[in-house]
Amino acid sequence: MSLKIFHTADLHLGMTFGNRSYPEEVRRQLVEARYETLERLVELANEAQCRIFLIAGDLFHRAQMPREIIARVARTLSRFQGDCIAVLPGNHDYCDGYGSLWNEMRELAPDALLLLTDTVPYPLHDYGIDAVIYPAPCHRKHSRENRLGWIGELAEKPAAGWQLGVAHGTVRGISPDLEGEYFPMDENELAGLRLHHWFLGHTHVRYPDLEQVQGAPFCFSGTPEPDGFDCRHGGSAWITTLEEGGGVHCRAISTGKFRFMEIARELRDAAGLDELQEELRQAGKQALVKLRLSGFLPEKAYNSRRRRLDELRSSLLYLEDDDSALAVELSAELIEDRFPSGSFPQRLLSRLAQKNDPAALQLAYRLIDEVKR
Ligand SMILES: [Mn+2]
Repeated sequence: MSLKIFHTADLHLGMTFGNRSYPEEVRRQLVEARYETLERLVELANEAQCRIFLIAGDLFHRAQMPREIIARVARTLSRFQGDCIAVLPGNHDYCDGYGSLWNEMRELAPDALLLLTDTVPYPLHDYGIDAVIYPAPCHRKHSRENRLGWIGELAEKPAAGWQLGVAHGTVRGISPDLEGEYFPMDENELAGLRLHHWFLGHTHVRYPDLEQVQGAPFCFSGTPEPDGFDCRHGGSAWITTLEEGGGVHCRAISTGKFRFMEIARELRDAAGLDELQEELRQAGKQALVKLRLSGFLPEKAYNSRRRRLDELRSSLLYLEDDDSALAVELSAELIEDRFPSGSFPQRLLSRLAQKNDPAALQLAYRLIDEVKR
């Protein structure tokens, strides 16, 4: 019989989004979305009839969490209809034997919960599943050494149809880790441990970045809910099917609520502004946007830009805009209007305006404007 596993990681529940000046209501929604996403993940796992719900680290953002939050998460997980909920401590919610997080989780969680806190094999036969999990749990925030070593030292692996690895950390050459301080692993090392598949967490972008993948030795799930402007995807998870013949098939599903977008747009006319406004209106209340405008607009459109941006702001969840590189388009009338007839700027700008080279005209105007200030 094949075995279906829902693979996620890096929910970072309890992330506060305090590092940016979001309005309080936006911040509240971003914090809350991560809990909603966990609920959605459980539903998606149920729909797909997964037997294991697997979290490869950083379910929580910190190693200490308020009890009511742990209880809330336990309640959400209890809605999983499969057989086993396997949770690995990551480098944010690490397990060092002192903190109370995982003890409280054990106390409050449903029977199906299996905490992968130790470096030992976890046979799943008690859950009715013919598999063994080999975890690499994090015991602190940073480590230059990964926690795979014990697996290679095992005299013998417990017998089971499926031998599965779960780890949290970086893979060299794939995940960013300049200092090598996030439990770095090697592709060869993972392959050398001869398990059927590795379920990894830590890197917030899924790997491989494909909709479907057959026979991958390891996969990063990525975060299921985008968490900032450096996150360019919509959030995803894997449904991994271990086929009877030994094949491993992973299918990506999209899971996120909010979307962070960085947009740099060069405008040349009023239509460009209309287009942008329409595009962002469609992104709607689920979008957080960082917008940089450059180029120039005819005077009327230019003067309406602040109002237009404010309209946009109310149609999005959040807008951070920068229009300092946007200028007013210079017309003959405007030049006459701003500079005394016969003055050097008036003569220069008028001549450039006649040459029909708007970019040169804008540049000259900006330089003159800077000298004037
Ligand atoms: Mn992590």
